[in-house]
Amino acid sequence: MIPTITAFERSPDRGKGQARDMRVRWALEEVGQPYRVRLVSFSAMKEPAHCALHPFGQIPTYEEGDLALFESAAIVFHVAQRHAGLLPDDANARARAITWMFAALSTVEPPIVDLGTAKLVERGESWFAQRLPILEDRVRDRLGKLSDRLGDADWLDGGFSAGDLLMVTVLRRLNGSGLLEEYPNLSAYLARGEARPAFKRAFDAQLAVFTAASTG
Ligand code: GTB
Repeated sequence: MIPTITAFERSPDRGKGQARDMRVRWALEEVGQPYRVRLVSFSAMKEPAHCALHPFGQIPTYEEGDLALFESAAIVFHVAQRHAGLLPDDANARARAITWMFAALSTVEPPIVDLGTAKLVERGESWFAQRLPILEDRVRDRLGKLSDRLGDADWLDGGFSAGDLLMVTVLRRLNGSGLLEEYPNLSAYLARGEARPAFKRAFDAQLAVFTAASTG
C-alpha cells in the first residue's frame, strides 16, 4: 500500500528542506517505499479534516490504509520498523539506534530550535544581543559533546540508522549559523548524510514543490 504524507503547499524555507516532512520523505526514500504527497495550505492545516489527522493542525501526517499518524519522528520510527534499512536487526544495536533518535529530538534539537526561534522573532528586542550568545553557548554545549562522541566515526553507532537520519535533520537547522563549522567532524557528518542518494531524492522532491509553486 502506498502511504500518503502531507507537506507545506508553500514552505516558508523556500525549499531548503527544513520542514519536518523532509525527515519522513528521507526515511521513505532510504527504504525504497514509494509515497504520495498531499500539499496543504496554512489555512487547510487548521480545518477539521486535517485536524482529524493531526491534533495540532500541522504537517507532516502519514496515512496508510486505516492507519493515520502524526509526529515526524513517530512516522520515521514506523517506517523503520516496517522496512529493513533504518534500524539494525540486533536487539541491543536497535535499542541504541532508537536512543539516538530520542537524543536527536529531546536533547540536541531543543536548544537549536530555541536559537532559531529567537533569531526569527526576538531580533528586534533590546535584550536580543545579550540573549544570543547565551543561546549559542547552549547549542555549543550539545554540539561539543556530540562531536566528542562521534569522534572520527561515520555514523553515531555503527551503520547509518534512523538515529543518524533524525540527527542530521536536526543539525541542518544550524545551516547558516556558523556554529556547526566549529566542529569539523559534525560538518563532515552532516555532509555525509546529505550526500546519501535517498537524502538527495527527498530534498529534490520537496524543492520541486516550491519551484513549481513559484513558477506556476
Ligand atoms: N513535533 C512535530 C513533528 O515533528 O512532526 C512538529 C511539527 C511541526 O512543527 N510542523 C510545522 C507546521 O506544520 C512544520 S515543520 N507548522 C505550521 C503550523 O504550526 O501552523 C517546522 C518548520 C517549519 C518551517 C521551517 N522553515 O521554514 O524553515 C522549518 C521548520
